[in-house]
Amino acid sequence: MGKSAFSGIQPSGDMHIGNYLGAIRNWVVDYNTDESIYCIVDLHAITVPQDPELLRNRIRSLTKIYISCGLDINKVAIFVQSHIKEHAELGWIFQCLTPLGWASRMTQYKEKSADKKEQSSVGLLAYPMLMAADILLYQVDGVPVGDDQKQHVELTRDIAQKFNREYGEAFKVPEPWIRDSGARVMALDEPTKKMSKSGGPNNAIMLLDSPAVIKSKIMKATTDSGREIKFNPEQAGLYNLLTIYELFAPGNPTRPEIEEQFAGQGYGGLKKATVEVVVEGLRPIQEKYAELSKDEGYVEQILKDGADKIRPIAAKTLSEVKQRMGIG
Ligand code: AQP
Repeated sequence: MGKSAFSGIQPSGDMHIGNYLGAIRNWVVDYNTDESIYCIVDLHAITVPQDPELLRNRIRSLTKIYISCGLDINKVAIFVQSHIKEHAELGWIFQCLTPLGWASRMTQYKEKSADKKEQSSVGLLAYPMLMAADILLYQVDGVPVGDDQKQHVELTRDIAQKFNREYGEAFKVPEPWIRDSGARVMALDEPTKKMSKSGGPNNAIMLLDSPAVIKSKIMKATTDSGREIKFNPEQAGLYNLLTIYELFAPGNPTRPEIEEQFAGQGYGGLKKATVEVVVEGLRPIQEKYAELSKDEGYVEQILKDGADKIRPIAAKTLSEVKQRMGIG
């Protein structure tokens, strides 16, 4: 595509097929280039309490997941957000630039702080300004994300435009890049809500789940009491299973082909076939992950190389911002 991308995932839990289908797989297919940058956003993860040892391990695990899913480390840069100090500094500048009204309108903040507004961290409210800093430091063309992050990318654009208006053109204004299919994979046990790292035990299929666990979760997935297999968004559980099947099935079958394939089989047939395609789809990722786990030093080197490659870009952008604002 010849366009530069920036995206990231929080190391706040195990990766699930929503993260894969909504984000990582699109990075691999469409934006696996020299100009693309993929971050492990550890500073975002600490907006809620984290166990230090677990967090350290999850950062390494997520790096291995990125590579196992197919990111080409000879092209893209993979790095840890906290390894480049410019993120926190530009994040602070953006907190000062952003009206409180813009920040408090963010749906994710409202959902995550919901009934515990007084106890939730200031960082949870400031998160989208740090995300804007993550993206804008690297002057990229776009941000490939799942649908739930669209509002944050739009806020990033608003912040870039406000800065450019008030202090002169310092930032490229990036586009949200959201694919139609897989943009919102729903929870297996509650298909009206998105699949999430922090859901219950049967909410999500994790990328490293064993075949037996995948089978158990899919066979228990919530569906209605119907029998006919059609892509009908009104039937949330069935629609979600069909979408997962569609995205993992080899040979890219069309929706009418899938409906025809399962005609008369009932939901049991669809569930069994979905188990098979998901297990087979995740197998190469799991094999590569196991191989990478034999050499943790390799992972550390990738993270160091990634940060070294892009640090100069971040430094240049921040230096221009500070100069334009009269800081320092
Ligand atoms: N269910 C989903 N369907 C499609 N895409 C999804 N993404 C997350 N869930 C789905 C996409 O994955 C990328 C990384 O997300 P994140 O980890 O930074 O934050 P998140 O959206 O808050 O992830 P979770 O799993 O929902 O975590 P918790 O439970 O901690 O809140 C993003 O591109 C996101 O769109």
